[in-house]
Amino acid sequence: MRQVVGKPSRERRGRARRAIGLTGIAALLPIVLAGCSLDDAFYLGWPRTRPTTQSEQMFDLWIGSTIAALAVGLIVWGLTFWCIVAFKKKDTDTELPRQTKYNLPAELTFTALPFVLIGVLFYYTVVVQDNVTEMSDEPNACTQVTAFKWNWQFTYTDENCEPLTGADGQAVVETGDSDYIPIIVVPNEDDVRFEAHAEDVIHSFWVPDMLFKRDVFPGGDNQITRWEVDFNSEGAFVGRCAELCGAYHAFMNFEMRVVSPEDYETFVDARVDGASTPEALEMIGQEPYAFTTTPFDTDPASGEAS
Ligand SMILES: [Cu+2]
Repeated sequence: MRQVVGKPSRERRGRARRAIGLTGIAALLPIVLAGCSLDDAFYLGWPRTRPTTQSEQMFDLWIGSTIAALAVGLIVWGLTFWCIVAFKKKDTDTELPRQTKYNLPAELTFTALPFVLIGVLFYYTVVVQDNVTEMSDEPNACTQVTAFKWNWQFTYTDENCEPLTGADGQAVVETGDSDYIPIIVVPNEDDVRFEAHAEDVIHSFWVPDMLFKRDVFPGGDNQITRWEVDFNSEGAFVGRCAELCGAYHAFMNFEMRVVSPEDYETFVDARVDGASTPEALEMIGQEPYAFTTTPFDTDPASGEAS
């Protein structure tokens, strides 16, 4: 039986409704299954606390790039769906639609526009990258970082990155082990330097809240990784190893405590005078032990590895 020309059949309308329903469910599923709060959505998965100026800049670059990408995406999707709906073949159509070829203004626009977009993204990326990798001539504080299978050691130094010597004649260090999360204490000020190297294999120094990680290499002086950050807030931040380095890689955690410059002085002086890290932390009113992460049970026989 021939259907009435130009009028969608009931069957076709039913199919369209089903398609719209399925598309709606497909769009809702990721939102429901991801289990994110609405607040998290606005941060696009990035941490809310950003204790360094560099992390603020990286965050702004990321959010700006994402908004630009979404704007381009919305225009492309909008045009695509508009074409699908507005220029759908009708039963009354007898010939091909008008073909547009060799439209110079349109082709020039479509070529130039992406270059403008790339140029803007490139410019801001270079600016932020330069700020993130910038080093001062004289840092305000410096810590040596030693990564080893499977923990961290931090050595407190003077402004020239020379290790400080304690009352016992040994370098002032903080070393983690299976039962103890090492804490690195740093002052809340600009130009705080880190000098990192590894004892054995490649590790990676990562403080997620700082939006920053750096590979740490074994080898001599020319394999030392150096970087600086400008802190802008105090707090405790979990640190991790971000380079698969062996069996207990996942357990290789530390905690970074950003304290006021005065408290940092007091802390380091106390350490030089022989106080342990927990003792020195209590002297400046800080929690004596790490609380952003806990030691893992590394004994496979216990059956309680978490
Ligand atoms: Cu590692």
